[in-house]
Amino acid sequence: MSETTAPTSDTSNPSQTSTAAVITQVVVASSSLPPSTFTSTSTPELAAAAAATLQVQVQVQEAQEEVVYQILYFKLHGMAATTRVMLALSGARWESIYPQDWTNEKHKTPFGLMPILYETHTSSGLTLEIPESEAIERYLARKFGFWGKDAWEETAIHVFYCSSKSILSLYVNKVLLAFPDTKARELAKFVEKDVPGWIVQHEKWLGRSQTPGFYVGSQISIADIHSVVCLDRFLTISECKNLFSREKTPNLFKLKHNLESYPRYTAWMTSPEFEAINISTRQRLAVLKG
Ligand SMILES: N[C@@H](CCC(=O)N[C@@H](CS)C(=O)NCC(=O)O)C(=O)O
Repeated sequence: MSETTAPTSDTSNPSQTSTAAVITQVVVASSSLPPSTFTSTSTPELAAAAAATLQVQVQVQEAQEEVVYQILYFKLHGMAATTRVMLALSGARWESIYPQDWTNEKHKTPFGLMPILYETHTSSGLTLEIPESEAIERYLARKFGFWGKDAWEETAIHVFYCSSKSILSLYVNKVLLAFPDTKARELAKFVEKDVPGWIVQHEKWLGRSQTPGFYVGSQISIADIHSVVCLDRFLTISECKNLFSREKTPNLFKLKHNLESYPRYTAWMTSPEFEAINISTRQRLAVLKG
């Protein structure tokens, strides 16, 4: 599949499309997006779609059907960074796809926003269409085993995942998107108060972990992945850089190095595509920083 090809839908089988709120039939071919049914169906239809989705998943597991993932987002790390890492780590077949004409494609998507995950089951041709970054991340975390093995693990993972989500959205909403006259003040508060608060709590928890380099147990979780995405982002902010080092934040660095010991992760982080996304992210951030 081409890196830049957006999925399109083939609705020629009405028996499948009628129950599909988040399921559409997809043939990856041209530049248009699948029709969005996510927000335009009734509750019973959504329930039927959810049931159908579940059935598809069971069948997939039983039949080892091949599944292909596509993540639609701008050529930026932003809200797709964690999903891309999860896909890379999973070993699943996946690709990043980018809008080709967003102004015209926007209204065809569920909420008019990206990221959107498309999960295509190649033998049936069914595709799940999932909007909202957190819904996508949680779905993949469950699917790929990044979500803990019991209620307690799940909760601990969720706590630190949410905490890292909060600090990152604080940076985007309060600092990056601040009006020019308040930007410096918001940045100072972020660097002097918010990030140190995040560091203290995460260092403390990670320092007590029985298996260094993991938030919970000895398996990678969505908390590990998202916190490393945060850390990497903070390391690119010149005012934040000095808050982090092997000496000052040993446990966060252990977390990062642990993730880097996974070949699939390293392969993604050193891939030409990751570098291309890096370059356009840097350009975009330079504009936003003003
Ligand atoms: N709550 C949504 C927010 C998504 C969002 O704001 N996406 C932005 C990019 S970061 C977008 O699609 N902007 C394009 C537009 O508004 O047309 C999520 O978490 O997925």
